[in-house]
Amino acid sequence: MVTALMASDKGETGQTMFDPDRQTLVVGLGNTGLSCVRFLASKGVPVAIVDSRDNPPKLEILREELPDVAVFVGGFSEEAFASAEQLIVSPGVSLKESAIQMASGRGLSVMGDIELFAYYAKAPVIAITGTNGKSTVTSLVGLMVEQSGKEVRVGGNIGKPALELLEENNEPDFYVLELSSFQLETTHSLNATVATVLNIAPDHMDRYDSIQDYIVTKQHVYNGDGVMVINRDDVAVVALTNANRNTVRFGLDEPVAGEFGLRNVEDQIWLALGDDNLINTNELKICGKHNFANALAALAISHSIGCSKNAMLDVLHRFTGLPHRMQWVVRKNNVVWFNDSKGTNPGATVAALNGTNEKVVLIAGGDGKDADFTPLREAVTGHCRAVVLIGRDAPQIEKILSGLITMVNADDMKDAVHKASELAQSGDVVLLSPACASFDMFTDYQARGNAFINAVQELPQ
Ligand code: UMA
Ligand code: ADP
Repeated sequence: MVTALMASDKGETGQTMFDPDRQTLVVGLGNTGLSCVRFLASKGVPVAIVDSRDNPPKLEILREELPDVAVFVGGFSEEAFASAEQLIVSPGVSLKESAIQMASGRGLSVMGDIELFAYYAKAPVIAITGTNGKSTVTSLVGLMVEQSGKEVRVGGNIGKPALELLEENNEPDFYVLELSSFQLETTHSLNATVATVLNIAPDHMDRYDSIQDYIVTKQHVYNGDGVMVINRDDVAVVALTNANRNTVRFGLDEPVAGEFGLRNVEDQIWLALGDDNLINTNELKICGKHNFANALAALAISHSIGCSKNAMLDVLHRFTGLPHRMQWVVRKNNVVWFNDSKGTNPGATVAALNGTNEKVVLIAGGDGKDADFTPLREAVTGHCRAVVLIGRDAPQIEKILSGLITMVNADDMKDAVHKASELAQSGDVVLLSPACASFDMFTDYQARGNAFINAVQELPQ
């Protein structure tokens, strides 16, 4: 039976919140779904799970660990939803699915794992979203907080589901969560101590009707009060406001007092807080202007919760970046190979190209998520010698770049690497930065990056 909804059930945005007494249906049996069922079962919440696939990735583990939990696979059947009183929907499942729409129409509350997390977590949360740079900034902040002597747990879209950070009767000083727009769609009552939208560029247009819908979703991160860290260079970000939050700003121009930015000191570029020049960008091990922005965002966030300057700068001195993000692979025959497999939208690939000084042979293509690839035109003509195209949406990229640059098609990653090595000249860079998701050819971006690295390593010296 569907429980009647009380006015007090309403979260920040008017949607209903989690109720541990209700029969709960988890939708999606991937990493998130498994973490939700495990967590709810441990709390004694009545739970079942449904997945549209015949053999979802975590089915075996769940059946082994929790054999009594009802599992429905092979579709979003009526039977699965019939007895549900609230839904916890995985980020990979669209809320437009008719079964979810119908359940919502019946008055069921629809939430995600972050809403559950917000219900149970007691320690302050730092919430980081944006189109690009989330994982880099999330990692930097986690390290800065830790280096300041605080206990910190890092998770969310970066990989470890948020609920796996929760421990019975044991809270850290801070949680740092990377949040995707999909997770924010189903988060209603998170009140992050510090929240940021790093930047906004078109992405996931296969899940949103318009860029405006995508932007509105991102704004959920600012619900509540506390601090919001704003990228003053990004007009779409600046337009997102919440009068209940104090503002700290960063950008790539010279900072005024209390803000973070870049300062030119005798032809050297420094990261600065107001008048205080903090670190020469020559001393950073991550490169490209987009990474200066990421470092400034991490400084602004960590500073706002009281991390020490020494701790923050120590982290910036030693952080070499994450795998699959402009990852240096090897130098062969005086050509340097970079793996930027996490470049999964045109904005990320543009940033990667703009951060490169050498001529580039770019490997791009994959599942384009209905993206408009037009932004690639300028960056490709400015930086590339040639483009090697892979994956399902290669024809779309080919159309946009037609007549601008040499392009060749490749059958798979090995073929792409061989073709790139033939096109590259001494002193060039070969860059895998696909501007697309990987799911048409690989299980995820890590598998794609690893396939690239393996193929590059097999090339003769
Ligand atoms: N799926 C179905 N049927 C279902 C359920 C899922 O076909 O019933 C498909 C989805 O369409 C999707 C895939 O299964 O293609 C995975 O979906 P999921 O929700 O089960 O994913 P999880 O394994 O739980 O991983 C999710 C995030 N994935 C997505 O949002 C697609 C992971 O981010 C995240 O690390 C993890 O939760 C823990 O929080 C990955 C990602 O690609 C890195 N994120 C997107 C991005 O960064 O661009 C948003
Ligand atoms: P996310 O977690 O948001 O996908 P990552 O930190 O994993 O972000 O970086 C993914 C890719 O996005 C990088 O490989 C790089 O190509 C690009 N990128 C990183 N930071 C930025 C930024 N601040 N602005 C634009 N592009 C960026």
